[in-house]
Amino acid sequence: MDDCIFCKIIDGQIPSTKVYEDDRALAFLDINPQAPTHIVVIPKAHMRNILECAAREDDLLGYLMGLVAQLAKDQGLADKGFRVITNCGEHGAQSVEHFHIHLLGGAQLNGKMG
Ligand code: DGP
Repeated sequence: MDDCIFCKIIDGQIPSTKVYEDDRALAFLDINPQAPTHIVVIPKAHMRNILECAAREDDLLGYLMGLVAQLAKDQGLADKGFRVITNCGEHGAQSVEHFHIHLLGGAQLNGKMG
């Protein structure tokens, strides 16, 4: 989508520090990290949020979650643990309307979720 920041990252119009890429997904470092490791995992196809991803007839949502788990292991987060978040819509404080999953770890995170 023309005015989507994450589509521009996929296209290379906006630079990012890529952690992983394949034909369906891209993972890159968050520009405003909330933990020592903060990776954003996105589908290459544009969709607004988890609702749109779940409504698809393919296995993309499960694929992305599997990728998040694999990246957690690859990043050395599996032993101590990590957090996986997707913000959705206004009350979820979603700021970029291209579905994304946050992977956070590398330190003790606080117990608050909201
Ligand atoms: P959310 O609030 O869940 O919509 O998270 C959007 C995240 O995207 C936020 O943590 C900051 C990150 N972000 C926004 N713009 C850019 C960018 O241009 N580059 C990178 N690497 N991350 C970005």
